[in-house]
Amino acid sequence: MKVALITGITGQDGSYLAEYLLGKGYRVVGMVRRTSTIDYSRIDHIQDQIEIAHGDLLDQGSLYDIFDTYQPDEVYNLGGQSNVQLSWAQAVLTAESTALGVTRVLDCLRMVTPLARFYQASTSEMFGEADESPQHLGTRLNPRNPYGVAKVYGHLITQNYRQKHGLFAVSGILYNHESPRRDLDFVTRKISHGVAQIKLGLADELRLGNLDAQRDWGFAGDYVRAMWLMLQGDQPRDYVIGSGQAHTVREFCRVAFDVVGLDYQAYVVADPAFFRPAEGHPLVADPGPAQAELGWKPEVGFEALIEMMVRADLAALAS
Ligand code: NAP
Ligand code: G4F
Repeated sequence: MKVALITGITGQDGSYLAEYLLGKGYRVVGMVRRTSTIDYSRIDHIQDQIEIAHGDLLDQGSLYDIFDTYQPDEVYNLGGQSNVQLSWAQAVLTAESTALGVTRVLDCLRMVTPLARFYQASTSEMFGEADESPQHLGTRLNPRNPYGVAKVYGHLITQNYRQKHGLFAVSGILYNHESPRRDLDFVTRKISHGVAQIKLGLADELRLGNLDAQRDWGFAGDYVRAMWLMLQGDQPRDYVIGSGQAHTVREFCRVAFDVVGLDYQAYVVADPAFFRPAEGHPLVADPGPAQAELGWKPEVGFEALIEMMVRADLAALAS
C-alpha cells in the first residue's frame, strides 16, 4: 500500500485529495497544525480512514519526525497561508509557510525519503500582472502581492531541488478552483453563500468588489486529479492547470442568482472596500500541454460548479 502525505489536509484541496487517494487504495497521512480549535469539518466524513500527524510548516523538527515515522511514497504540499488579501497584513507569516515551508518539506524529502515523489501547490498568482493571456510555463513570473511572491519562491526552490538533488519534484500551476468547501473569504463562496442567504430571507444585499475582475474558475475535485496525475509520469515536470476560460465576477453572480430565480442586479452592491488594484491581462490558463500529456480534462464546467455551490449553501442554511 502506497503512503501519501498531505500537508494542508484540513483545507479545501487537502480534503478532496484525501478522498481521491483513499479511493485509489492509498494509506493517507494528513498533517494538521495545532490551533486552539482545530477545524476538521472538511475531513469529518473520512476521519476514520486517514491518519492525522501533528506538525507545522514552520517547524522543521515536526516535519522530519513525520517523514521518519511514515516514510511517504508521495508528498503533496498543499499547506500554507493561501489568502491573497491577508498576505498584505501577514506578509512574513505568509512567507514562512508558503515560501520557506516548501524548503523545509523538500529538505525532509532529500534527507529521509529521496525516492518519494513531491507535488508543490503553485498558483496563477505567480503570473500576477501577466504579460500575456493565456499564460503558460514560459510566461514571465510577475507576482503583485506577498502571497504570489512567496509562491514564486516555492515554485523555484522546487525546480532547484529537482535539478540539484535529482528529486522527483513537480510544481502544478493551478488556477482558481472552488467547491462548496471553499472558505467564505473567497469570492465564489461569498457569492454562493450570499445568494442562499438572500433566497432564504436572511440577507437583502451582497457587497462585492470589482465585478469586472476575471478569473479562470474550475472545480477543486477535478484539480486534485491533476495533482495525482503529475506524480505518476516517467519524468518530473511542471504543468499549468485551468479551464482555459476566463469569466467575470459579474457573470458568476448572474449565474448564481439565476439558480434561485433572482436577478443579481437587484442585490449586488459594488463596495470599494473589496476592490483590489486594477488587473491587466486576465489570469487564464493554457491547459493544452496538461490535457495532451496527462490526459487531464475538467469534468465540471462553470455553470455546473456554480449550481453545485449555491445548492450546497441553500441546503446547509436551510437545515
Ligand atoms: P486552504 O483551504 O486555505 O487550505 C490551506 C491549508 O494549509 C489548511 O489545511 C491550513 O490548515 C494549512 N496551513 C496553513 N498554515 C499552515 C502551517 N503553518 N503549517 C501547516 N499547515 C498550514 O487552501 P486550498 O484552497 O485548499 O489550497 C491548497 C494549496 O493550493 C494552497 O497552498 C494554496 O495556496 C494553493 N492554491 C490554491 C488554489 C485555489 O484556487 N484553491 C489555486 C492555486 C494554488 P488550518 O486548517 O490549520 O488553517
Ligand atoms: O476569490 P478570490 O479572493 O481569489 P484569488 O485572489 O484569485 O486567490 C485564490 O486563487 C488563487 C489562484 O489564482 C490561489 F492561488 C489563492 O490561494 C486563492 O485560492 O478573488 C478572485 C477575484 C479577484 O479578482 C478579486 O479582486 O475576485 C475579485 N473580487 C471581487 N469582489 C473579490 C470580491 N474577491 C474577494 N475575495 N471578495 C470580494 O468581495
